[in-house]
Amino acid sequence: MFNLILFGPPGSGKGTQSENLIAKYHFKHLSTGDLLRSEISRKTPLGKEAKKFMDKGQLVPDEVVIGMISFALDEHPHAKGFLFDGFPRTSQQAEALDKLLELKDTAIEVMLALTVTEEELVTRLVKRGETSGRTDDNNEHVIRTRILEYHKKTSPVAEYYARDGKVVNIKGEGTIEEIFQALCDEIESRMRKSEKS
Ligand code: B4P
Repeated sequence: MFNLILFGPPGSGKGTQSENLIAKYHFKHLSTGDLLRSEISRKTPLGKEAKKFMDKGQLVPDEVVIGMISFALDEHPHAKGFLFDGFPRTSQQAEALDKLLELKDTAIEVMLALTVTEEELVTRLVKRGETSGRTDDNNEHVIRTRILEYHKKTSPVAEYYARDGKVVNIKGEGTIEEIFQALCDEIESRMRKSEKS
């Protein structure tokens, strides 16, 4: 099994690049943002609770997100690998994920971290807000809160995986194809290493 985390601030292109990576490598895609938006659109109790946080640009509580991922992992016992998109977003989520994967006798192989300047992030998300209908994209104050949450709670997750030498920074500015190529190069080099070991 080859498991990877696509990491980066809101608007760095995690969702965009995940789609391309799934098409090429057939990982099972686990996006907590997508899972939460699906709960919201189905108006489930979990979705109603999550919406209160997401509309303000805040992270959804750890226990909600960890439960959701645990369930999703169990739903795909034969996956050849998972691509985690937008998860883990706190150190507690990272510790929980490591434990869940250990139960399956597997682990995270690599974290690919997209780096993008703050002004570019805001520009992208404001632009997406014009058409996406996403309530967390259509207000610049909410977008800046999401970026602040990222610096405060999410960036320590990269330090957590860096201790094991699992983090690779990838420049997230440029064309979508250029960034995709850089991600593929890194994935293939890691896949070769894990096949040898
Ligand atoms: P997410 O759904 O994870 O979304 P995101 O961080 O906003 O965006 P992403 O990085 O995927 O950007 P994208 O490719 O779409 O989170 C939404 C909310 O859900 C969070 O704020 C939080 O409340 C909650 N949540 C999710 N996971 C959670 C967790 N684990 N714990 C707690 N809460 C959680 O790209 C953005 C835009 O940029 C697009 O319009 C795209 O077209 C454009 N773009 C992409 N690449 C580009 C490029 N190279 N050049 C120019 N534009 C580009």
